[in-house]
Amino acid sequence: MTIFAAMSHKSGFVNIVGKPNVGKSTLLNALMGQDLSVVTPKAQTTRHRIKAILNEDDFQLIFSDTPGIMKPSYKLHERMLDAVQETFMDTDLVLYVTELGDKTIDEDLKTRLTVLPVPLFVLINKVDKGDQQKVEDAVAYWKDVLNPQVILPVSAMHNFNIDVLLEQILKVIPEGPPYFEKDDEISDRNTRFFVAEMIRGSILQLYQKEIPYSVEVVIEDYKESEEIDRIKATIYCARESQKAILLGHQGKAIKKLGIESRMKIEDFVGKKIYLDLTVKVADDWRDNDKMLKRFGYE
Ligand SMILES: Nc1nc2c(ncn2[C@@H]2O[C@H](COP(=O)(O)OP(=O)(O)OP(=O)(O)O)[C@@H](O)[C@H]2O)c(=O)[nH]1
Ligand SMILES: [Mg+2]
Repeated sequence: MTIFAAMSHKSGFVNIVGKPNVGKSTLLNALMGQDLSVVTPKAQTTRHRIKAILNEDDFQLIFSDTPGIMKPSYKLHERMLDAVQETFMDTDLVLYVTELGDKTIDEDLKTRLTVLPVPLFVLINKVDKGDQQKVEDAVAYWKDVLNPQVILPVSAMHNFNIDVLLEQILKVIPEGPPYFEKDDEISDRNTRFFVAEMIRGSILQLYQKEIPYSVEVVIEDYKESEEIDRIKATIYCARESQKAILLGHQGKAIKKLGIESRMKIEDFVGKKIYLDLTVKVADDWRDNDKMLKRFGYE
């Protein structure tokens, strides 16, 4: 007779928070081993909470990437911050991401992080940019300020200490059955969302100044077929002058954007796509409740 020992299984929610541009989305992608969340050198890249599920035989971790915490100047920012607030509550662990050299935290956030009912890890990201002394200073600072359960220097970009982080995470995650079927989708977001994000990510890369912060991408239509997917997308901007910049002289800029976006999307869906981009003006949409709702900021 064979006796099967029940294999222990852990599952839980891990929420990633921090200021803009510290590398939260890069960290999510490193933990997942694939690019799900848009990463760019510009602050305020992430606008929605994105969940990603990492499955192994003996664990299931549900990570949330969130928008960076900042002072809101538009209603858009308020909605983005609402998405962050949630992540302090329904979770088993909070990862507070900072970057090497950043030694500031506002009192509000500090209080929030010190009274968490769940464990807190502080991750000092981008350690590839500094030396040992700087890392030691940062560790001492965060120990003093937040006294978290774990402080770990990492480099999300270079996959440094990501394996150690995973080990530490599993130490505090409770035992329990998986929350989601293991062969289901690995994210709560659908293909349309990722396609819109890839177009927005390309806009962030190709345009400068206020353009990246003034646009929203809506997928109007997505027709799948075996050989080719046909996608109709609208880029909304906040002013007429921005539309002209988005289109560029003789439509050159939008053409480049189309090519750039199409390559990313084809890579993601694994087949050819036809992409139809239109630019529209939605006057000051960032302060318009109705538009924000339409764009998915609840
Ligand atoms: N040198 C270095 N750069 C990094 C590292 N991790 C992220 N970056 C860079 O930092 C920039 C911001 O990264 P993101 O992952 O978009 O940062 P984020 O915190 O998600 O930013 P928001 O979504 O705007 O809040 C990008 O240019 C990344 O390539 C790292 O470990 N080392
Ligand atoms: Mg991000």
